[in-house]
Amino acid sequence: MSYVDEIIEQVIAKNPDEPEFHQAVREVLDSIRVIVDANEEQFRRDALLERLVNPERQIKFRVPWVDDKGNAHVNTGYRVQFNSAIGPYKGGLRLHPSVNIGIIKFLGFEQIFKNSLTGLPIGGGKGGSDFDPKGKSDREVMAFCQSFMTELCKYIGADTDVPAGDIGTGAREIGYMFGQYKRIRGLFEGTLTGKGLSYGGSLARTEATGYGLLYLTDELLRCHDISMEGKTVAISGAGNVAIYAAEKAQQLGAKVVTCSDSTGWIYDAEGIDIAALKEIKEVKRARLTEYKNYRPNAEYHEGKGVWSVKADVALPCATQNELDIEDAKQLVANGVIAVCEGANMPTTEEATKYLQENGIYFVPGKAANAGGVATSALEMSQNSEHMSWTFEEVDAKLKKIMENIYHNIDNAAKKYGFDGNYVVGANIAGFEKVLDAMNAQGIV
Ligand code: NDP
Ligand code: 2IT
Repeated sequence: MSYVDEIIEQVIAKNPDEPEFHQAVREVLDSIRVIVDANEEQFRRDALLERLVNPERQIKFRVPWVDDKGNAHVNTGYRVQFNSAIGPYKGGLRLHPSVNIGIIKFLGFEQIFKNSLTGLPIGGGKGGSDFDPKGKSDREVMAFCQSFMTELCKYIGADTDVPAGDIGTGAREIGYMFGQYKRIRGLFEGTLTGKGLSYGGSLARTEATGYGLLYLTDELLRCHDISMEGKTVAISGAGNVAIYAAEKAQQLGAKVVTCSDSTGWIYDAEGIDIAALKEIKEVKRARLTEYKNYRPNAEYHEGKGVWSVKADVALPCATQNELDIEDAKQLVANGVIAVCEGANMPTTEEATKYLQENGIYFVPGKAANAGGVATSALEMSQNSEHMSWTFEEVDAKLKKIMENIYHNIDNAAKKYGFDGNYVVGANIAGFEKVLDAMNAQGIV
């Protein structure tokens, strides 16, 4: 059996009940087969793949907190410090009831290669909790965040591990966590990114993942002589990534006709009203049913359905495995040109394969959504030089980073004979730098 297949089997056997982690490992290892096969003897001797798929450290802790009625609750907190070959661990904190160790490991594993693709010196990590911020008061969220950070602060720091936002963790949560970190450790340092602008945050970090997704998508299309101008775009999600993806798509002259949350989805033939969406989600923290109050002509549908709409470009920006084979078939039947992932691993393996076989330009999340973490790294730079850059400066750097990522994954795919396969291109391009650093640092 090949070394790659052996390791995939081992990962499944040693990490049962973690299907998302298996999926992420399978995709990466399948892509880098060509490099592994060519170096099999050295890789086996150095247990290179075993070291790649086993996190350097996994931290799991209880998070007790008290609700507004005086009742105590206990959630589980996680931080997986996956790989520090190229820099301090870096990656978000997810707060969602579906969080478990397998989800955090899949996200942490993806983050290694994503962070490498940014070209910046950041290693891979991820964390979070099964706490659900939905429907909680600000005081309850603060109580949770303070308790979570009371334990997490022992393991993080500006040069060791720098968490940030993800699903359920936005500016409010980062603020509470930063306050508690500073209070316990006595350090005002850039140990979290996505901070507010008044206490060390970077301009353009809020917009970065969504804007970056569109900078990459625009570059991809431009290189195939297609313009974003006038294109119809279907977006899923209605959170940080979705909102700013929609905003930049509209700035580029496209029409965004959908968005969604976990209860339903919107079809707005006139183009999504971004100001309304921001007010509903960022200010009121309300459901998408409210959108009809702003745009009476828009349709609200319960459940799933965003991918049934005719669109030229599809941007899944909600969560993992939200775009399945049936969705992929509908998108293809409706003439989609490109699918670029704003979320992490939103497309199932079967759907990805179908899209690629049907000639759709498909860019995986680790390349397409890397603008968020890249701008987090720019926030770290600004923090360590005690400076803040203008919006235009950060945005220009972000755009350049995303264009470079597109060209790097395109070139890597071509170099290894997988022209146009951006999954293989992204995994190889991300892996090469990590491999070089791991080889240089010995068996650690
Ligand atoms: P938010 O919490 O801001 O928004 C998440 C959105 O997705 C919400 O509309 C939410 O709906 C929906 N959603 C979440 N979970 C589910 C689910 N299980 N089923 C259906 N809908 C769901 O998160 P972000 O926008 O930050 O993150 C979205 C995706 O992008 C995630 O995959 C994240 O890992 C990825 N990402 C985020 C980055 C960032 O900088 N924030 C960077 C790179 C990737 P509802 O509110 O109803 O739950
Ligand atoms: O998935 C991701 O890349 C993020 N949630 C952002 C991580 C970060 O450190 O900004």
